[in-house]
Amino acid sequence: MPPSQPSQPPARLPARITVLSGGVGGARFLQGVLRLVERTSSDTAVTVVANTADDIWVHGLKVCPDLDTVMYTLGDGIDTERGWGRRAETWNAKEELASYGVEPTWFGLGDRDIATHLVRTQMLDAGFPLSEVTAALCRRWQPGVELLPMTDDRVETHVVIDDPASGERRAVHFQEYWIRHQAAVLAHAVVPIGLDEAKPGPGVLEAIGEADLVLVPPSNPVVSVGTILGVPGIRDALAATKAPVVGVSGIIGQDHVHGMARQLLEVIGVEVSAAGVAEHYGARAVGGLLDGWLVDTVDEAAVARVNAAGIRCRAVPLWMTDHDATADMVVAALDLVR
Ligand code: FO1
Repeated sequence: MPPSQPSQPPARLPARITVLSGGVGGARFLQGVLRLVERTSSDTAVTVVANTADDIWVHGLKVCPDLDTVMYTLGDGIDTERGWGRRAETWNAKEELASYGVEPTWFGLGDRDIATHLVRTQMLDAGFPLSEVTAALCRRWQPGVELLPMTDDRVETHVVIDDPASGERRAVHFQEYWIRHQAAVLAHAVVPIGLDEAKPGPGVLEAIGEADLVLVPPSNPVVSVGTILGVPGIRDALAATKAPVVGVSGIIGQDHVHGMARQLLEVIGVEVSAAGVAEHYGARAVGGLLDGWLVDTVDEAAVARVNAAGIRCRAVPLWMTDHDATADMVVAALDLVR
């Protein structure tokens, strides 16, 4: 492949782009996708299939971190420092709950954020599926994408850890592993409870089947992209779609950019590298996920190995420093499979 040169915005974007997204990384990537749509004044429709296995019931409220992070980020309500939750947030309810000694005290429940969880919980209790709840919440936030839960069924990722307090081995909710333990305790297994019985949410298979391009952002390959791929029917739809499938490495050098991908890739025995994740996802030509894969310029040496795995690969800057930088990554992804 020629050395990476600045990508020129393509004349026209595909009519329909579908993005499989986790939380913070996926939301930031989507800002670049929408920036490119704006920059090329295309009428491209963007659909997001979001991971819901991070979801957690907290103080009787249903919290959907990845759905909310995409919704708040693209709806301009996000706290940009944290990358999750609402800007200008206060924590009075959280402090009051802690004063009652009510657990989990480790979960960051913001006062503004609680309104979202109250609306969601009330609508779920009234019998509305998560997909309809999400559509209703998006009427306020207008994220500029169609935001689809990967499934309306309950799925929860739990992580088997050595509990630092008792030393005993036990399963904790992913959020406890990530927030309470900062993914700093030894993890032995990742268990997506309910995933095998989950059905693709409304519109998910169509979004993949009717896409002109499917993008896999630098979200966590295990607990975000991995769980989306684990919903029965979604892998088949990805194999069958006419759309090329292009992924972006969330590993730069030997570490993740954000989150806890390194720790979880080690749990499942996948090499923590841009090439390792590409090989884990597999080449579409041999039953895997990817037609194309972008690695960062520091991982230029991985390009030959990824090409050898049957996946078209290119090294471009992958630091999402601003929306235009991220938009350039999307141009590079398009160039790869045009
Ligand atoms: N992440 C944290 O590191 N600490 C928190 O207290 C926290 C609370 C929280 C509340 C609502 C929400 O939508 C997200 C929240 N997150 C928090 C982020 C969340 O754990 C991750 O963004 C995803 O689960 C992984 O992508």
